[in-house]
Amino acid sequence: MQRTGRVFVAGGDTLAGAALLDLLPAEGFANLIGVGADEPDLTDALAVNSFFAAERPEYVFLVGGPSGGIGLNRSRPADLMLANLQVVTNVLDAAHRHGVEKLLYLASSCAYPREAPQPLRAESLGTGPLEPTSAPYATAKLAGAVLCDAFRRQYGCRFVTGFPANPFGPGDDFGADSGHVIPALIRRAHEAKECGDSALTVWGTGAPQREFLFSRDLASACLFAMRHYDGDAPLNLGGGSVLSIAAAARVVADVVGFRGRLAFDSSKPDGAPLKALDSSGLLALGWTPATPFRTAVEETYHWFLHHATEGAAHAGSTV
Ligand code: GFB
Repeated sequence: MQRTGRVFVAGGDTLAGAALLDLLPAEGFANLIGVGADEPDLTDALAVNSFFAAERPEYVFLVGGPSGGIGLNRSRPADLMLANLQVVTNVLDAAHRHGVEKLLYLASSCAYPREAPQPLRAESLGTGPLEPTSAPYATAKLAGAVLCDAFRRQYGCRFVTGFPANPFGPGDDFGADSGHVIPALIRRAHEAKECGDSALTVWGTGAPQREFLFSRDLASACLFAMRHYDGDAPLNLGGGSVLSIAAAARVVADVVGFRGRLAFDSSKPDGAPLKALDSSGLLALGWTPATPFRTAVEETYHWFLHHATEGAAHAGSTV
């Protein structure tokens, strides 16, 4: 991947996209196109095609499409599925038509079957039913991965798919009902501390386990995969901490300085019992995550204190 190449981050306003737009210039990639207001509406096929025709991107990170936590997946399943299908079909079609050199598509670990053997390996994709709370979104992400593979087979396109661990970080969606667990708990713990509440509400039983990945490390994994991976099989992007939700909530409470107890609300869904990725392929190529979980929570809380308390954060971060 040439540092002078024309690079398009499709979905620059998402969690992963924002982290990539920070990382790429720092790594010497100065030729970024379609940034900010110049990015086309990815759900609009004509706009996407016109953009690719005019700007001729050589490398594309496809990290766009709305996403959210288990709450948003339950309240807006159709919106999430439709927009993600539109984004992936529009961008892959345009990338093929206009001769993109290489494309990395970011899928989601919820596209693995709910009961697949752990840690999750690419061979398990498509072998069983999905976790019901996120099945529509996950189906769109799985379709995107299959479409990348189809373009590889039929046209020899260098489209690769990455399946990330659960990401969080600065610029996340901190909505208490829409966000993923870490940003949602950061907001709730902060508000509980400010109000002097005795308990912090945590959805579900606290028993499910998730593999978390700081968004800056996810961006680094995406860039690494773009440079060093060209296989047919999807690549898992993880290798970080696997924690129970209860343990993750305790770290959040500690970082925020909330001294009360955790109250588990079992009327809310747990979702998948465990999602841990087998990232041995990525690790064998030489990449490792750099940021310990607690450090990542501290940086994210710092960002929240300086930004999200003043107004709304991103309405929909990716994956
Ligand atoms: O982050 P989250 O929504 O991701 O939830 P998923 C992870 C776990 O945290 C679940 C619990 O067991 C939740 O019940 N949890 C506890 C909370 N408190 C909260 C809270 O305040 N907010 C949230 N959101 N969860 C998503 C999928 O599932 O993972 C998406 O729905 C996407 O489609 C994403 O794939 C990576 O891992 O359960």
